Amino acid sequence: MVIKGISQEQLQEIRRVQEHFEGLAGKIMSIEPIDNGRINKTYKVAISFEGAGFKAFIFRAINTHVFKNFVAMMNNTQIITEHIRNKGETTLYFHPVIGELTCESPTVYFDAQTQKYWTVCDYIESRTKNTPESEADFLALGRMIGKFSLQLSDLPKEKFEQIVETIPDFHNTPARFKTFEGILADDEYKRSKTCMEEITFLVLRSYRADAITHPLERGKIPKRVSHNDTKLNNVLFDTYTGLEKTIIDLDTTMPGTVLYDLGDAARYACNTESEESVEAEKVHFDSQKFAYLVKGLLTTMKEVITQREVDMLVDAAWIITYEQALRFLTDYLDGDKYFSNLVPDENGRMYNRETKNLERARVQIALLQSIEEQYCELTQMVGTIWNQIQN
Ligand code: GN1
Ligand code: MG
Repeated sequence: MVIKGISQEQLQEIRRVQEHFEGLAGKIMSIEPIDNGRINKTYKVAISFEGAGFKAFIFRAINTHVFKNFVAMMNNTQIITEHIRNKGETTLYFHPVIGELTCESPTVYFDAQTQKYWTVCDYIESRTKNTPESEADFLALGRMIGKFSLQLSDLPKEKFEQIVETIPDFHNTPARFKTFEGILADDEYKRSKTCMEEITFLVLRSYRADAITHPLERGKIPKRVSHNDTKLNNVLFDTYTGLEKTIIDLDTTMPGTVLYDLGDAARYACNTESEESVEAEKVHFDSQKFAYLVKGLLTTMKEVITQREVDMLVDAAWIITYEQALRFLTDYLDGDKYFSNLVPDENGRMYNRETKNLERARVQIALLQSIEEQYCELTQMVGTIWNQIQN
């Protein structure tokens, strides 16, 4: 058995998880922790089945601090994946638990010993990318966002209504700002004095916080099922063709707008630096990459996207970047309760970096500035792309 970086206790736990799900009765051949998320603990587990070869699975312990309503989250996932699978398209398959339920969800096993909640899904053979490498990657990401939206656009009304907001106000930027104000007023960790410049920057822009929620609540832009976490590493690429296959990490899929998805993708992928960079001064919003992303999205959604949505694509990038800056700075002021600040030191040893979430906020602020500087060009560019696609 090949095991990388896990303890005996973790191994025992994984074995217990294996026993409690359908379709996993075989011999564990390897376990590999997957560490690219900041929220859930995830492992890739390969199991060999007598006479039937190997299969890999994703075992995941849900972060119940973030996903308090994980029963609804898994119910959403079930509705979404079933709908996509029924179209014959690739999506995640979650295994049901065996026997008596251990919690309210039929696809979640509660491990009483560790008090953790686990899910298991099939591993989809594919390639993932943390950073986009080429024009093709940006086009693919844009197309994938559009495709996901389209895949769910014909959900029957009663199914759509069953999809609940698992994290209320997730992309409600005005609500995020209110939270920020509250935490700032308390200043429990006495950190506000170390980030007055960043606080001022965000407060000065708060009048625009409702740029999406205002038209959305008034029906000026359509409510669509959105993924809400469209970082490139959630897109699976076909190993052979290199084309987008599906999008994973469906935890935050909720009723929303496609603007959230395009905005988040742009925030993450069009940044010339990584989200984790400590050199905010190098951050730049790459307009060419944004153009590819927009082109991918609009070619896929051209039959359904509204003019108002197209007009708001640059705002979408701005608002989601603004919101992420708020979220990181709020968490910094709040003592790093949400986003882990555990990072490696120069010797690779993990430690809690007190300024990590402030540094993350600085990167988002620099990106926001760069979007603002290019606002007119970006808007014109979207118009040109849209014209070309329509003609
Ligand atoms: C979180 O865990 P990860 O990296 O998939 C967060 C996103 C943030 C992102 C910032 C449920 O996603 O909203 O944009 O960190 N997910 C949740 O890196 O809060
Ligand atoms: Mg995620």
